Amino acid sequence: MKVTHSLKRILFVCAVNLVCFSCVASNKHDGHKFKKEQAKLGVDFVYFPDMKGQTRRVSLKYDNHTQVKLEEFYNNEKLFADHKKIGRLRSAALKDMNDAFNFSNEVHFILYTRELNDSIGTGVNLTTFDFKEYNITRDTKIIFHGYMENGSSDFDLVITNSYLKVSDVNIIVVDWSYLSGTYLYTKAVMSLGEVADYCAKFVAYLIRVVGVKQNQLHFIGFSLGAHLAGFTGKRLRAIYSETIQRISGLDPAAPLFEEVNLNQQDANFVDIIHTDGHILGLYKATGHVDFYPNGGVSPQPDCYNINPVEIDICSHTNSWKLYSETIINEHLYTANCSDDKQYPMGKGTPIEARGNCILSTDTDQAMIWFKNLKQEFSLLHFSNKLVSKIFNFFDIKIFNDTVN
Ligand SMILES: *[C@@H]1O[C@H](CO)[C@@H](O)[C@H](O)[C@H]1NC(C)=O
Ligand SMILES: *[C@@H]1O[C@H](CO)[C@@H](O)[C@H](O)[C@H]1NC(C)=O
Ligand SMILES: *[C@@H]1O[C@H](CO)[C@@H](O)[C@H](O)[C@H]1NC(C)=O
Ligand SMILES: *[C@@H]1O[C@H](CO)[C@@H](O)[C@H](O)[C@H]1NC(C)=O
Ligand SMILES: *[C@@H]1O[C@H](CO)[C@@H](O)[C@H](O)[C@H]1NC(C)=O
Ligand SMILES: *[C@@H]1O[C@H](CO)[C@@H](O)[C@H](O)[C@H]1NC(C)=O
Ligand SMILES: *[C@@H]1O[C@H](CO)[C@@H](O)[C@H](O)[C@H]1NC(C)=O
Ligand SMILES: CC(=O)N[C@H]1CO[C@H](CO)[C@@H](O)[C@@H]1O
Repeated sequence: MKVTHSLKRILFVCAVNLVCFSCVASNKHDGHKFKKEQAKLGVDFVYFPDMKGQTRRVSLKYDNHTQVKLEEFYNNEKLFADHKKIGRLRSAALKDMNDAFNFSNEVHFILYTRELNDSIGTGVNLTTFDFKEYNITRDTKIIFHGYMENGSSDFDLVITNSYLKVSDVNIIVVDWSYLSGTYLYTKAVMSLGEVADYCAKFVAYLIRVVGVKQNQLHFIGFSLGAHLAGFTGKRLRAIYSETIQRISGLDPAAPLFEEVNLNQQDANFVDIIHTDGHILGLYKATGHVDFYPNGGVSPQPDCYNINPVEIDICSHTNSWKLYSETIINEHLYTANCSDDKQYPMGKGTPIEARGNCILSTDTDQAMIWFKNLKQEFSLLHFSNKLVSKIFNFFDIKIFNDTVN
């Protein structure tokens, strides 16, 4: 550890760029182009934390079979986006609403309310068709976790607890960990269509049988969960002709989602917060309003003095941390938007907000310095050998994604 502070910084930057390149390559989901880019850059993985807080090397490689499945998935999602085309699917899906709960054991819906939290301490498992604790006069927030997470992940707990602290709402946590917990990222992506089918059916049941109003429904999704919320919204419109009020996307995942993603078609109002743009999160604006705290890219404040793998994970999760702060204090972060107006970011964003918005959550000059430095290095390529050296230097343990 004789390396000077500034050299350490430069090493950070190298590694950040490598992770970045892997994602640039993966943005092109179009199979051949993707593979060519990949071969050129020699990178085919990104880093993600798993449920135990360990860093996993996650492959973005796929074989021909997976490619066919991915194409199917994309085409299917595009079809749902064009809801005029799917009359056939609609009548089949509507045939039996009572079948809504005959799910496989792969997706679960857990209800939290103030009373349940006070008295029982855990939520009610709606998978067992028990709605007696569900109060339809209250608004309902449906929470979609991301890749390698589950219904008890920090994201779910913090968002749930923050809401129950300040509002009398129903919180439904969607637990799809059985499918999101695979070490194969492409497999988790491919399962999204099926999970969205379940979720759409469940929400349609809430609306049509339980009596929840569309304008009481708000989805909040993080990373892959943001797209899952979007795909659920697409199906609700296409199959059930129901448009929910709002979807808040918290740093929607980037790899494989450049073209098919959470977007304006999925709800009456879609607000998105970008915090790790170009890397783990999408940078491009796809909502009615898109917020870019601190430029929307890594490193977010408090995320730059850590190891190069965690830097992006930290920036990515910053999206829901900022959002949860605004649940408690709606006007904490005011953003300047492209229509020359200012809007609060997060819970308090008004549904008429439009455009792209920037704001700062930290004025630390070090961050500006670091960003400039990062730009200087952004054109360089780095070998895997150098990366393993960097990882060794920081003593980062990487777990291969071969476990499944
Ligand atoms: C995969 O597809 C490529 C071209 O599309 C073909 O050349 C190759 O033989 C295929 N590989 C397998 C294992 O089927
Ligand atoms: C639920 O699904 C199982 C297996 O797919 C099927 O056998 C059963 O008939 C279904 N139950 C109802 C009530 O539709
Ligand atoms: C919810 O209920 C289903 C079906 O009974 C069960 O398989 C699942 O483990 C339950 N989930 C939780 C989080 O309790
Ligand atoms: C349902 O929620 C409303 C609004 O919070 C409350 O006034 C009412 O008492 C609740 N009903 C029941 C049965 O708990
Ligand atoms: C869910 O994730 C948390 C950590 O985020 C972990 O402690 C817990 O064991 C996981 N639960 C299951 C059922 O895997
Ligand atoms: C937002 O606009 C105000 C007033 O025009 C300005 O003082 C502030 O610096 C701007 N903030 C950002 C992050 O651009
Ligand atoms: C991970 O896989 C690579 C290449 O397959 C191998 O060289 C490396 O030793 C593996 N690392 C661990 C921690 O298993
Ligand atoms: C989801 C959940 O159980 N939330 C909270 C319920 O309330 C207690 C405090 O009263 C919290 O500690 C739990 O996390």
